[in-house]
Amino acid sequence: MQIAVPTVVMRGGTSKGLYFQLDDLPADTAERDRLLLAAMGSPDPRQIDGMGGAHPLTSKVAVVSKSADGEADIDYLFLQVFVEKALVSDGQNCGNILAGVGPYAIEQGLVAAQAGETTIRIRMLNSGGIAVVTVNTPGEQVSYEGGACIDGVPGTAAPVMIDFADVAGSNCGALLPTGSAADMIDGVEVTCIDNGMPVVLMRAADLGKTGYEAPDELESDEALKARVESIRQQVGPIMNLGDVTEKTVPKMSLIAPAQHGGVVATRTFIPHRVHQSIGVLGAASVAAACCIPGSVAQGIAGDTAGGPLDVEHPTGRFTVDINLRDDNGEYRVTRSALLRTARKLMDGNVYVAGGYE
Ligand code: NQM
Repeated sequence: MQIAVPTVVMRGGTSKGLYFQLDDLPADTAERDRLLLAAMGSPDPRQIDGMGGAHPLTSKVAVVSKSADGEADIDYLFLQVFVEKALVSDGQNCGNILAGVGPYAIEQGLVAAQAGETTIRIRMLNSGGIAVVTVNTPGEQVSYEGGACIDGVPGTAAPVMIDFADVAGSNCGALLPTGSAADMIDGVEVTCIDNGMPVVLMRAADLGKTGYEAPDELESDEALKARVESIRQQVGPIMNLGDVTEKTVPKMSLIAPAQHGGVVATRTFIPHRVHQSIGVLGAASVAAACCIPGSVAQGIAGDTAGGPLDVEHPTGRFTVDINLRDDNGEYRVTRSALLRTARKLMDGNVYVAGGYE
């Protein structure tokens, strides 16, 4: 017998996933994870027997509920369902899937829509921190249509504005978790940063790359992948992330001089596949690094006074409105805001076998 679980399939930014209400999933975490693996069709490189799209960017889940206190309207838990392993991780946040949470919460009746625009405070349970998200709601209905365009997604859609209130250090305890703007690991100068996503920036040239390669070219370079993974495992503990062998953080960004008017070009291992663009909080972390003297990113970006910065990626540019304040040598992020779009693709039930196998 098959079990039906209510779900909405949404594109959030440049990712895609299943959105669930908390109460529709098993309360027991292990049982919930078994159900989600079955729903996505994992583990299987093609995820042929489930909803997953055979890539980490399309094997994602949002679990959404009303917040219990006055600080936030909505609680959002992000879960990464591994494609090839029987593993579900709550060890990272996802700003792209976050873009769909506002429209989803309104349409599920968890938040009342206002006339014109609805602003929602979303608590990000994975990392802590609040995102203030503004959704177009003409006539008190979510509108998915509009003229906003984000690189990596064809066409245009309604804007979803995201303003991160206090995400610096939310995963690692500090914006610069090693206490330094640059560290040397295995002879490679790196900047370890957490402006909502733990990211390690390295000059592509230091790894023998241009930084302009296509994602599949980087993914097929086994020697590069082994070197990047070795650095990742060494920085995990010094970024206060512990043993990161089975974790999806930190993300590893190869950077190079911008080619299209931005501040820096990126190719990001997330951490084993290479992102087709760049994650939302990943971009916010790269943008913050560009503003910190002594970081490997600032060495490439040059002097940036903050404001909207364009981070280049394999399929275009990602604009982050960022501001940092220098408090006697300690950097504080005072603004990280950006534009995304989202679209509801399907509303119904996902079916899994009764025993979830
Ligand atoms: O950094 C992919 C994505 C992400 C994460 C990843 C994200 C973010 O593009 O906030 O959005 O880095 O695993 O969905």
